[in-house]
Amino acid sequence: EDGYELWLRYRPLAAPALAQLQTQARRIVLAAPDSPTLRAAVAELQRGVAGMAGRAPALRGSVAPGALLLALPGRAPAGVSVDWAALGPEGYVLRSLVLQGRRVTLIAASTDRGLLYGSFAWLRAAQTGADLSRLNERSVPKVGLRLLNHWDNLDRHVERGYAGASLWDWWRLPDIVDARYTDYARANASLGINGAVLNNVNAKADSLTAPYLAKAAALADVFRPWGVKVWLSARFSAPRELGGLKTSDPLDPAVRAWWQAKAAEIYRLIPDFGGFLVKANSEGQPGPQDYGRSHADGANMLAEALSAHGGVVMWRAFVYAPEAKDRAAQAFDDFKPLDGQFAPNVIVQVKNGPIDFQPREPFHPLFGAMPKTPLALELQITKEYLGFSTHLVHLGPLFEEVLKADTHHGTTVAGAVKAIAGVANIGTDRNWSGSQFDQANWYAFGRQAWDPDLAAADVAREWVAQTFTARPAARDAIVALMADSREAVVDYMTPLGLHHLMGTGHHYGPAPWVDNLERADWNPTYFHRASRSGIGFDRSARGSKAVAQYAPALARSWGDPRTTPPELLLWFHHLPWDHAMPSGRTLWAELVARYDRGVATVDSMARRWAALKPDIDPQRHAEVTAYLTVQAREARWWRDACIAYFQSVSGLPLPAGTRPPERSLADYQALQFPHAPGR
Ligand code: BDP
Repeated sequence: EDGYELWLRYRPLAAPALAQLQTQARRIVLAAPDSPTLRAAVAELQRGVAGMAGRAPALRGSVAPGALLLALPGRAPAGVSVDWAALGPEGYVLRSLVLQGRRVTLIAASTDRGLLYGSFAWLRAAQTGADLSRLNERSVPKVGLRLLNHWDNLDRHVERGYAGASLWDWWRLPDIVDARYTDYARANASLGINGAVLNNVNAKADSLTAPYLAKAAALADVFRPWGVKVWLSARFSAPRELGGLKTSDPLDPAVRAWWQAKAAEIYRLIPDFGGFLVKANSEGQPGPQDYGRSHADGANMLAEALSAHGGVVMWRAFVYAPEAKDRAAQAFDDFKPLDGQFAPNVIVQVKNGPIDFQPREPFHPLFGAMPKTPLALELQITKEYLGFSTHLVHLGPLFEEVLKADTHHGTTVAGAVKAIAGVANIGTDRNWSGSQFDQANWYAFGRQAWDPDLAAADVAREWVAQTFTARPAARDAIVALMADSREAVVDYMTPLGLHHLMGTGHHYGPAPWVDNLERADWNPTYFHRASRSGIGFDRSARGSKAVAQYAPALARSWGDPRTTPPELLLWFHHLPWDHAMPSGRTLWAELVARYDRGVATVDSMARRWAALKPDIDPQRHAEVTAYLTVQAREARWWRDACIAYFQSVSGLPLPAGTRPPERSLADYQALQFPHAPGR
């Protein structure tokens, strides 16, 4: 039980579920022409049923009782009625029905990829204990592009990766094709993830050279049957670095010609190549502004090169310059004026919040504010700022919070996007994600990207049933623990809207005191602005005015501390330490109480996990226990270091009854982490 099988474990079912499965999956019947994707679907169904029921159903030509019938339009037997067009290219129907007097299960879709997704949905139903004789489900993804972004370097180091090395063995590719690539694609297909950007946004031009394109093509060949397209991060200066040109100016005809030839070369090798992801003029990366051109000029040039082949450019909006007076405001200021200037095959990719994947941020003000530009939502699955892979933090609630946030521009965030990308947390660790529970974040990303209306708790329940246990009491206890974990990390790291309090470079532990980095907007002190008189970043009309970037109704409520939810209070306001909180406490006492609550929640998670010992296999139980021990210790570290620091600034006594920090502020400040992972 090392976790390698993820949520595709297909363990033997117990009676009566076993008997039910045996009667519902006696044979597989295809009403569809053969294809690699269909073969993948059938193989997965056979593998799943063999695992759960002991015997794989054979592929047969005729419908009989207990058949799983996979049908495409025009092929389905008489008596099957499906609104095929409404399913689109990826949707599916699962339905128990009687066909010519025989009880069968219909998996119907308009494409073989829809059938693949439907097959996985049926397997999910079987693994989670659904009544397989009464299926009636219709599912169509709400967002068309659902991608993983790998921040993987060509030397196999993963930027912000906490699960081992990169899966992509670039050195041995394309000749040696690890079987693990197939399992990776299966796992993605089971969630509906339909694309993978293979390399880091901090890209090397080498990934666009012929040898590396051949390697990417070998991966594309493995992923293709599973519906996962390959994308690449493109380095903007590649025409200079690889093409020997004097410039990479996007308006230069030779540069444009270079990219067009490069696109043609890529599509010869990878006919279904997804497109380019680009980080330009951000954190030192080259870009169009190096030549006095705009982000739109840069993106449109690449879009032109890809358009003949049906490719897409994902152009990132993660930009901030040292001179900006509020880092949180800059992407909006740079990109909003470009609305309407992007080519149709450009999608502007925006991080969920305006800073950088913090435990909690308000949604990014660009969502809903660029009606003429397709946008992508970028989430981070790898937990760069949330305790890496040692802290148990379930991200489903965070994803749900942003996906369902009302932009007040007439849509939710999910409704405002054409694509959803997740920065992957996957590596060569046997358990893929660095810890058992971090697999759930990959799972939640895929499922919630497919259907942003899903409740995070329901998705977590599915995951637990397929990984740890389907027994209701234990399953629900684990789901509750996962649900609590997100608020816990907010409390013990950055409560009340605080953000960016972490240590330099590694981003793991607390360092709210840091004030000496080369750029002001990298310093925690820039973000919390704590002083003798108060704490918080004033983004109201009296401060940076960033709150005005939101729709008027939100700008009004978040612009006034009395109507700002406590969760975002210090994100938008600088307030005196004695500011009265809704709880009746002062701001200072509330801050301390939240830190305490975070620590207490982690302690309770550890206790609840301990009580689950009889329900979980010893290997995974012990592993999670060890991680929770680390988390409990480090939640205290965060709490103690932050309280010690903020107290040194506020000069206030600790609220009565508060446990004083274990060590002195100087002790926390002296800690060094020269070899922390991930940069
Ligand atoms: C930050 C990471 C950095 C990434 C950057 C980005 O610290 O490693 O390169 O985001 O998204 O969160 O480009």
